[in-house]
Amino acid sequence: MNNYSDNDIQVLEGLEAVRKRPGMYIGTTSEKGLHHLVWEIVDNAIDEALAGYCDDIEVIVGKENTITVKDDGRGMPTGINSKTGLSTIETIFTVLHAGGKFGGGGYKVSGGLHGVGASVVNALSTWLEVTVYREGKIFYQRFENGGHPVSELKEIGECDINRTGTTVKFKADPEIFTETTIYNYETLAKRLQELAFLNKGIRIMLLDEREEGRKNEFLYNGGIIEYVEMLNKNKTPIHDEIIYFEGTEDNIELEVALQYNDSYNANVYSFTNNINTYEGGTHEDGVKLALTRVINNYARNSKLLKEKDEALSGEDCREGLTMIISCKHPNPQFEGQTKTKLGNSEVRKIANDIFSKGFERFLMENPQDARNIIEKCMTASRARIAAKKAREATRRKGDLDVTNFFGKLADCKSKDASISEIFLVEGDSAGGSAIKGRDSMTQAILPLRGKILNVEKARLDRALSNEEIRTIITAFGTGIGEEFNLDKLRYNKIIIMTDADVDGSHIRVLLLTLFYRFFRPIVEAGHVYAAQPPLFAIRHGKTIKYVLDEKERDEYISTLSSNTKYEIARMKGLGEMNAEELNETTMDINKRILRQITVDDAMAADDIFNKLMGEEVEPRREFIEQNATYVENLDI
Ligand code: 0R9
Repeated sequence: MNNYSDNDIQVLEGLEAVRKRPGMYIGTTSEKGLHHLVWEIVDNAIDEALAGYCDDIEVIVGKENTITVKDDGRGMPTGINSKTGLSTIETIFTVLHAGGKFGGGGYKVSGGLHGVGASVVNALSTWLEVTVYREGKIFYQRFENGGHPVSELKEIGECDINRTGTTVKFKADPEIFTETTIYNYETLAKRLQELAFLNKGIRIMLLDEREEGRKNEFLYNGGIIEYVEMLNKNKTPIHDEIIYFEGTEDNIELEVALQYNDSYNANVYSFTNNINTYEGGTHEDGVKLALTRVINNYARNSKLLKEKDEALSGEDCREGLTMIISCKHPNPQFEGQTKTKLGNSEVRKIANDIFSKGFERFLMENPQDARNIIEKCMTASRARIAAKKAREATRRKGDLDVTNFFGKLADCKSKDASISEIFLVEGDSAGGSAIKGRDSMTQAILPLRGKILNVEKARLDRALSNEEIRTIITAFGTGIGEEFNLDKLRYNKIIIMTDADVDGSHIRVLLLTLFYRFFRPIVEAGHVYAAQPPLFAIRHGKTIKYVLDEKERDEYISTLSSNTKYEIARMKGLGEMNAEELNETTMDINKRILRQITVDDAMAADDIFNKLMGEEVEPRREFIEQNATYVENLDI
């Protein structure tokens, strides 16, 4: 430590702080946090692309789960930073928040949710290397043990003067990412594809050196138009052309692509600076308001909607709508529970204006498409009014009222929602065991006997005529549709308990689809879980250890001393467990394992559902073929 300056010490303290509290910088050190490292570096390459200097990005997963990200931008500047006395590159990789503080390349629009960038990735890596190609020279620097430079930035060779770009390669530190340092190809592919859709014309390659031949190239010159096309792939559109508008006002860019299909569901996704704004915000509000207003005006002016008819509601106008809204903002303010709601108030009007102008014109110029869309909205409106009447009728009968509810629900004694939970259990026999094995103070059991209606293919009025669904709604206490109120939810945890087989997965997908379609705020607020019944029981001596899968089984066995003579039993289905076993393995809050269901899971369920349940045969066959090798534990 002889010639360390104050500056160096400060720098190392900064990186040490990241290692001490990684959660503060990347949210979590689970698998999600691990992937976050990739997004931080990819976001930097995307920033360079958005500035117009880069159109080719490559992400390579190495054999040892290293990550390499390459871009063909200008190359990071290689000079000295006057504030730190270090090279700009060393500054960016070792000083916390240097991206913002030291100019950050002066990008107009910048992606990334946390924006903490390169130094955080460096701090959380066993080693990291950066290589820059610029002005015919190659520069290189390596860091080890959580961000300590091994040497300073060095010129290590020459390259073609036309070759420019930045390459960052790193290995996540297993001491930080204790759960896993193995990247999930699907996770990487899904997000990189999304980035390619959201940033038209940028080619993004993903290459997996862990498995020969596994790679994807994402390049969409049509951008979000192609995104809508993909989302509607297994659906039946009611007009041919995908409608698209873009506009810029006060440096705020807005793009919208949409197409109606003949289903009853809305799939509206919005983004700001490439971040999925799950909770919506002003860009989404502006567009939705404009859509409803323009449709109502057109419907009235064209006399399709009569004077006596009530106005079409926002939901009526979004039935069967697939829409992507993408906003690029120089200074986005993110709000909401998960910081995924755009708060900038000026965006509402801008989005409203851009959308109104474009959509009015589209309807004028395409009268047949306009007619199809308006008629679809009007049918939705009639169904909504019918559903309201059906709801009122059931309410009069007291059907949806818990106080009159003598259904199959074995409710818990507690009326305190914050400690109460409900298990939705597959089948009467598992239901019976669960009722015997539960803690009746806090655990309610609802056995599901009949088939859950596939709400993908049903409007609310039909859903309400399905007994299983009515029972679920009544038990939850929240109401549904326009009356939905999250505050009235009677349980803090809703736990889906199904077998680990194809039938169980099917029921789970049906329930997730129901929640995603009709109770999305419950999913968004994190109330939905899947119970994880164990697959194996390992007995040795008086001990029984339950494990979830083969991997855990093998790990556990390897911890036993070599002379333990153990026994492995494959667990039976839920229905075959007695009350005690069920409690022990799946319900006891101190022993069980629950998986929280996220909106992404629900979205994936929706997609799988379309493939499995939709009318198109081809995607179903494709899906089954692709998953045939996993059929033993098919988890769909
Ligand atoms: C592989 C991941 N890519 C990057 O991390 C990356 C950062 C980066 C960049 C610039 C160009 N390409 C990049 N790739 C850049 C260059 C110039 C100006 N601004 C940005 C220039 O040539 O003048 N930088 C991002 C931040 C910085 N550079 C800076 F702060 F160091 F300037």
